Amino acid sequence: MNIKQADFVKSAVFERDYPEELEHFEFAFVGRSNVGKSSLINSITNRNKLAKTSKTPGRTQLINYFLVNKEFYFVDLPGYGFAKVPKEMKREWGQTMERYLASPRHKLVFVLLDIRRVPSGEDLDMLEWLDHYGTPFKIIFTKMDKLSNNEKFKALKAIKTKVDFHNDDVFFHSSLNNNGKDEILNYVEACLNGEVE
Ligand SMILES: Nc1nc2c(ncn2[C@@H]2O[C@H](COP(=O)(O)OP(=O)(O)OP(=O)(O)O)[C@@H](O)[C@H]2O)c(=O)[nH]1
Ligand SMILES: [Mg+2]
Repeated sequence: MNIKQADFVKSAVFERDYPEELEHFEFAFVGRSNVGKSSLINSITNRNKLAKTSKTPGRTQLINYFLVNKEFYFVDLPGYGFAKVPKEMKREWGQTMERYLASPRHKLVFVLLDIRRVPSGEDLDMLEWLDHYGTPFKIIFTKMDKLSNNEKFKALKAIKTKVDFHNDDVFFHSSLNNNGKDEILNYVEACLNGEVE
């Protein structure tokens, strides 16, 4: 699919702040802090600075809604698992994210996992939670440019000791060279056309 337009709509904390629901469902990006959620949104929308990215984990603290092609939303969520913020703030971001996930909005969740890391307890909790509530989700492995093919093979083997999946059921992406972008966008399009789930 072609992304013709992508605009920031608003930031939200509570459900009452979310924008009007659109006919189609919305696509949310979750994952630990620094995994590359905001970078991925920029990569697949061809917009360098649409979502704010940062070398410092914890950049995205609110739910950010982006309207794409005037048709559907991409939703950038605060990351989890960032140790260097006060407990109180961590709890707030966590609640912001959980409220969104538990909301009755018609959503598909992309769970981002860093290809270089064995999934954390929080990653596993997230996957289990989505499974338990029957929320449709797909895994995207990020930062693929950081590993050689041989390293990728080893990394996947290690990750599979924790998470059960088939390679052709997940996505692989790099925000540096945009590899994997078309596969994700094709999937988004298939969802919009009602061809999956
Ligand atoms: N090499 C490489 N670096 C990446 C990639 N994706 C993200 N990064 C870098 O990783 C850092 C974090 O990226 P963000 O997109 O801000 O991560 P985030 O998940 O939105 O982080 P929070 O908002 O803190 O939850 C930045 O320095 C990015 O440039 C990638 O595919 N390849
Ligand atoms: Mg972010």
